[in-house]
Amino acid sequence: MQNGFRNVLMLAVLPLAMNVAFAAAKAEKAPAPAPAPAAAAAPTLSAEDKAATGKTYFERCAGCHGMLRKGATGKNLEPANTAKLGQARLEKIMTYGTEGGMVNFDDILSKKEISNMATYLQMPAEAPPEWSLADIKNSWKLLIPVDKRPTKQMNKVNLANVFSVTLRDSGEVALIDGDTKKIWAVVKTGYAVHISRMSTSGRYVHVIGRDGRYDLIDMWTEMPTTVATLKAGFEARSIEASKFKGYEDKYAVVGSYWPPQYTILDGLTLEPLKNVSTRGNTVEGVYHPEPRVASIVASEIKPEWVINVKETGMIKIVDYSDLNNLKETTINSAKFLHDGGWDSTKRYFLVAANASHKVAVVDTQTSKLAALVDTAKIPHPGRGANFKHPKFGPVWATSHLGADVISIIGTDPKGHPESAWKVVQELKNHGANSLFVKTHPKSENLWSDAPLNPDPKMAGSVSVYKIADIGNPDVKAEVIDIAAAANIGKTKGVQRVVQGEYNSTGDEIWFSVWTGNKTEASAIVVVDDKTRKVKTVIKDPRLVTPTGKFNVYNTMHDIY
Ligand code: DHE
Repeated sequence: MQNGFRNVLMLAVLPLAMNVAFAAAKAEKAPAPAPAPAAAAAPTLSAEDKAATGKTYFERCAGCHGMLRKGATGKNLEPANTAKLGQARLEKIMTYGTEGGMVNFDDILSKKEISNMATYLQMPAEAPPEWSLADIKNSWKLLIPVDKRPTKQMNKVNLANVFSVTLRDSGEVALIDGDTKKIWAVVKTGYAVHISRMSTSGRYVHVIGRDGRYDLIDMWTEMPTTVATLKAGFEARSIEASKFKGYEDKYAVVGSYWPPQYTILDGLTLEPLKNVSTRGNTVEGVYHPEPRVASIVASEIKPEWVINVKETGMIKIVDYSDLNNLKETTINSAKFLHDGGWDSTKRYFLVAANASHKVAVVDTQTSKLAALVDTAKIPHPGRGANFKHPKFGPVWATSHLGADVISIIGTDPKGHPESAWKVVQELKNHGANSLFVKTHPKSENLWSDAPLNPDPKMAGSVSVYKIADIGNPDVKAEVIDIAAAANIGKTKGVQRVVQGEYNSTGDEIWFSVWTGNKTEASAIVVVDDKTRKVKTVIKDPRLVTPTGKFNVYNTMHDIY
C-alpha cells in the first residue's frame, strides 16, 4: 500500500526537485527575473466533495479513462490536458457527451456533481493503494467447503438454459430460468457486476464486480448459493475458469484493472494461489504504470489462458500447468486491447485493439500473433459472432463504437486463404456506438445493437441481417425498435437496448432495455429468432438496470 503511494510521490517529487536544483544553478548567473503575474489558483474541492467526486470517478469514469487518468477507451484526463479545456468546457462535455463515444451524464449526475467532477479532473490524479496476494487471502471467505456441498443437483431447474443477468446498479445478478422466463433467484454480488462466466461443468457461476468482489455461486443447491467470495483488487472486469481436459473446474483466474494484475485461484474454493503483475512496457517500449487486464479466455486445446493487457497491447498466453514455474508467452499486438472471442474452431482468438482500429488475431496452437487486421474505427465485438459467409466461408464479425458498420473478417486460412484475416465485407449497422454483435450456430440471423448512440431511437433499436443474404451487395438490415416493444413507459434515462444473448437451443435472442437509472423500470425482451417477433417481455421490480446476460450453456462452450 505504502509502496504505491511512495512511487507516485517519487514521480511527483523527483522532477520538482530537479527543476528546483536546475533553477537555483541558473539563478546564480542570470539577472533577477521580472515578477511573474499571479498564477491562477489551482482548482480545488473541499475534502468532502473530493471524496464524493473521487467515488463517482471510480464508479463512472475510471473504466474508460483509467484510475491514473492516463486514458484508454476514453481520453487522457491528467491536469496537463484538462486544464487546457477548463471548467466550462469540461462541464459541457460531461453534460452532453461527444461524438467520439463519450456518453452524456446529464441524466445520471446532477449539475453540482458535474461541476465538481470538472474541478476534480483538473486536480492531480492520486494512485489508489496496492492489493497483494496476502490482502486477497485475507479477504477470502470459503462460505461452504466442497465436502459440505451437494453431490447431485438438488433442484429441477434446467441449468443449461439459466441466464445470469447483471443487475448493474443494484450489485446483484438475477438467475433467470430460460425455460419459464421467471427469476429463479437474485444473488447479492459486488458493485456493478461486469461479467459472469461458467465453470466447465456448468454447475458454478463465477461473477466479478467492478469493485473486484468475486463470487462463486453453486447452482446444485436447492436455491443458488454463494459458496466462496473474495476481493481480487479495487477494480476488475474479467474472470475465467480452466477448461483444458484434466483441469476442468480446477482453477479460475481474475483480471484486475487496479492494481493491474491477474490472480490465479482454486476453481472450487477460490483460494488465492498466485498473483502476477501486468505492469511493464507498451508495444512501443514505454513503461506504463497501469496496464489493466481486459478480456480473458480459456483454451480447450492447451492448459492455457489468453490474457489481454489493455494499455501495453501485449497478449499473454499463460500456461497454468505449473503455477510455481509459470510460463507466460508475451505477444506484441496493438493498443488498447479490450474484448474479443474465439473463431469457430477455437484455435484463433480475435481481440479488439480499439484505439488502433484493429483486431488482433492470436493463434493459440503456435502461441503467435497470426494477424493484425485493420478495421473501421473502434471495434467492440463483445465476443463477436461466428458464421459461414455465403462467399468467404467461416468468418467472425464485430461491430464498432466509432463507425456505423459491422466488419466481417475471414477466419479460414486453410479453406479460404485469400480472405483470411482481412475485412471481407462491411455491413451497415443502424448506427455507430454499437457494443455487441451476436449469432448462434443454429440461427440464420446476425444481430447488432447501438446502445451508446446519442439518438435515443437508435440506442433503443437493433439491426438484424439474414446470414444467407449477406453476400448480396444490396443486402439491408431489418431495424427493430426493441425499446418500443418493451413498452416500459416514459423514463428519464435513455432506454438503451444492449447485448443480445441466445438461449441454449439457439431459437431465442434476449436483449436488455437499460435505462442506466436504478429507480426506473427496465426489462428484458425475448425475441423469437426465426420470426423476429417479440415473444415475452420480462418485467419485474427486482430487474434493476439489467445489462449483460450470460446463458449457462453458451458461456460454458463459448458459443457465439
Ligand atoms: Fe464491458 C465485457 C470492460 C463498459 C457490458 N467489458 C467486457 C470485457 C472488458 C470490459 C475488459 C471483456 C471481459 C472478458 O471477456 O473477459 N466495459 C469494460 C470497460 O472498461 C468499460 C468500457 C467501462 C467500465 O467502466 O467498465 C465497460 N461494459 C461496459 C458497460 O457500460 C456495459 C455496456 C454495461 C455494464 O454492465 O456495465 C458493459 N462488458 C459488458 C458485457 C460484457 C463486457 C455485457 C460481456 C460480453 C460477453 O458476451 O461476454
